[in-house]
Amino acid sequence: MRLSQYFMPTLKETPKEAEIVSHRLMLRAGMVRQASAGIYSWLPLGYRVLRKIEQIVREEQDAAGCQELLMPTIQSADLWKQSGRYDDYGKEMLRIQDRHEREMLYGPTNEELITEIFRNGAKSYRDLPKGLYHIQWKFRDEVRPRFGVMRGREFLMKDAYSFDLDYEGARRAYQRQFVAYLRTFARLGLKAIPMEADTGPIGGDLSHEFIVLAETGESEVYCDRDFLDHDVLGEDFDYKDDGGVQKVVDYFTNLYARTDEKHDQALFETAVPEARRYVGRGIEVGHIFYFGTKYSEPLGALVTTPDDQTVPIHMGSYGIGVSRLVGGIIEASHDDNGIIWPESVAPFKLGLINLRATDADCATACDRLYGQLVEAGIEVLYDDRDMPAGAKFASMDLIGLPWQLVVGPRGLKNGVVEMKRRGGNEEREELSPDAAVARLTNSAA
Ligand code: 5CA
Repeated sequence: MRLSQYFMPTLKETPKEAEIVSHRLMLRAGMVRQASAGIYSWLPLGYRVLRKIEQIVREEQDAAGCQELLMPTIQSADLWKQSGRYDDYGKEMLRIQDRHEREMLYGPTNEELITEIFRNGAKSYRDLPKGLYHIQWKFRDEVRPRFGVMRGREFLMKDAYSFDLDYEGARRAYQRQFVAYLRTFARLGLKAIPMEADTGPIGGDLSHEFIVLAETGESEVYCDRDFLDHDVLGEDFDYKDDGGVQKVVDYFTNLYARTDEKHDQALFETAVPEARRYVGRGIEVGHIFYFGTKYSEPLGALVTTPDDQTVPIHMGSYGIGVSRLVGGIIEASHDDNGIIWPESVAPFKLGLINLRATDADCATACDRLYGQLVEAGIEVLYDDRDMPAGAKFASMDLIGLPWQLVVGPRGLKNGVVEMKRRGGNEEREELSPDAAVARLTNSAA
């Protein structure tokens, strides 16, 4: 993509309304614009990142055996009345009336609707187990939307739902999601720590929040530093291997990790040696939950068992804040000059900077490099604008692409261009244009 043709309205000034660094950088880099309180438009650069995150989430859900579908954003109030949540949700729910004065709502989550869909399609234990998910916009009329996409009113969520015959099956589904979450967040370049969360009236130990450590996070966290050193992507992983899944879950659930809601200082001090105690703040990027028959009973989602009994389905739900993650990744990865994208979610892999757009030799060399790299399947943002070098460097650092390739008249005379790894030592290394192409096409995408 040529920057001269790209819609990327960057800002020099820091917008006053933005309280935290990710919000400031997303506005400055031209990734999002606020449409109204807590509701954002995703501009081309931001939307590329959102889609990449979505794709990684999708791949790991598919690998864990879930199937993708798509439910609507607007739902009828009827099912919510049956589950009893229509009144419970209060003002957070956006209620809408259609032209026939029927009560509708903009979905804050989808337990009711998925339960209805499933009850109409599954009648017997042979139809189980199943896992279904979608990636869809939600609306919650938060009292205090803030921090940009981190606490929005409209936000993109991946929500998955599992359907099993009994508790034992549901526990295995829960554990597969637990591992899928660890792997998803690791692939996004994040260290997300599973923390015990409240299970509400159902009890048990099957509820975890996944929290990324960041000083601007809304949750207070207490955990064992061992979490920070563990690599979950190290080994080849097979979701069908129940024993392997259990091993990963056991490792993580045996270490202390709790938010202030469940924190027990005495236990923390006994369980974790002082040197390994971490106390800080974090951002909740995911939440998984087993809720048994809470929705299948009132909504009548029943199946027959092998011995011909009729029983309600055991369910769990599993949420990831996809749009929140864009902000979360920036909170975890930036410096004074701007964003530093992990390669897996970067909007482009490389920024190609022509230092002198009016110089014919520079333009020829850049056009050639651009052609070669695009041909090799690399996503390149090519700054071909006629602008001062300083401004080009600043905007490239601000938008945080993993690699920069700088082409100027002086270097070209010596047959070299300069390459920089954003987030590395920030030094520019000289090499021939061909060597640069070879380096970029060999390095992992
Ligand atoms: N029904 C369950 C799981 S499917 C559920 O809704 N869980 S949740 O309320 O915890 O939301 C799931 C994830 O969505 C959260 O972990 C968080 O990352 C994200 N999220 C929740 N509220 C917001 C919000 N206002 N803005 C951005 N992301 C949000």
